[in-house]
Amino acid sequence: MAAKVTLLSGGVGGSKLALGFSKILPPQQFTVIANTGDDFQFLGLHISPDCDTLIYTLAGLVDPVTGWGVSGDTFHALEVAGSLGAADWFRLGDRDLGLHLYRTSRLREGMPLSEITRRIAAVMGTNCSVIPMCDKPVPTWIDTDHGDLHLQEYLVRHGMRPVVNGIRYENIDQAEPAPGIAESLAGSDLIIAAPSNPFISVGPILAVPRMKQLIQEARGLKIGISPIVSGKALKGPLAKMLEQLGHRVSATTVARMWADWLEVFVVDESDAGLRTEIQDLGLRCVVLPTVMTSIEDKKMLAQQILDMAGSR
Ligand code: FO1
Repeated sequence: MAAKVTLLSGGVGGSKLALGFSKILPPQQFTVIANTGDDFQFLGLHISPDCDTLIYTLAGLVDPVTGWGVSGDTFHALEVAGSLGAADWFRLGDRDLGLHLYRTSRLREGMPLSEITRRIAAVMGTNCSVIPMCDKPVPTWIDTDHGDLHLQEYLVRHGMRPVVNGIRYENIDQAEPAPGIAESLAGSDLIIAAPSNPFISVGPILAVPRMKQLIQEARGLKIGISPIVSGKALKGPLAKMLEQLGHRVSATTVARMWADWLEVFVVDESDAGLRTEIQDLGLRCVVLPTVMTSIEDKKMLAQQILDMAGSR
């Protein structure tokens, strides 16, 4: 009987490990809690990039080059909108747009985001549960030298160029874990923070009221995977954010951010030298090859993490 796993995940980085778990676990034994802090409104549509990236990846539909969006998608609708003067800096493909039309229309009818996401995942063929962290909108705002920017404006429109002074999760104190999350956490043998950005991916999930308490009270082993390898972020703005917010760009910094709830912190083989300083934080430090390029890498890392179940 394989262990039950709940993964806390952002988009592109986390979805690689999610795919690895989905290949080695039966569907009812694997749940992903997805960040929704980067959700936003674009051209009047509700976009949930991390939920969608997870779903497209798990369903085998994701664009392998970008890691988001649908493989082979076209952009005719966005080109027409752009030619008419509408914003087109966020690249929504034609197939992807269909999903956003569905989500937005259901939200307007009053269906909760978690139920909409469940239906989308089922139709797309995602063979595990993907649950958005909460049903209420809780946009992440980046305080920068170009002013207050929504996370997607900072990431995509401004290409991560503005200097980051702070990060804020709007309305987070009014959010609550979406239906199914408490049960999944309580029933898991392993609760895992994916190698995702601790500020803008895992951070919003942990900031949902009651979420951290549910995790701390759960019986499962709590494991975090470092998103920093050899002092560099594998993808995205994490290294910049750490530097600009006055932190060392190191796996140890992420371990320290999660030390109040984690038991095990996994670093890449190239960071084996950090073992002592991570253990000094009161964590067990496990060294594994964490860079996931092929599907075999993803399955292997997922299996090695799974093997830790019951090792407390
Ligand atoms: N990232 C980009 O860098 N440029 C884009 O135009 C873009 C469009 C996009 C459309 C749908 C979607 O689900 C994701 C998209 N992303 C795009 C990725 C996204 O901005 C971020 O990677 C995540 O929000 C951070 O996890």
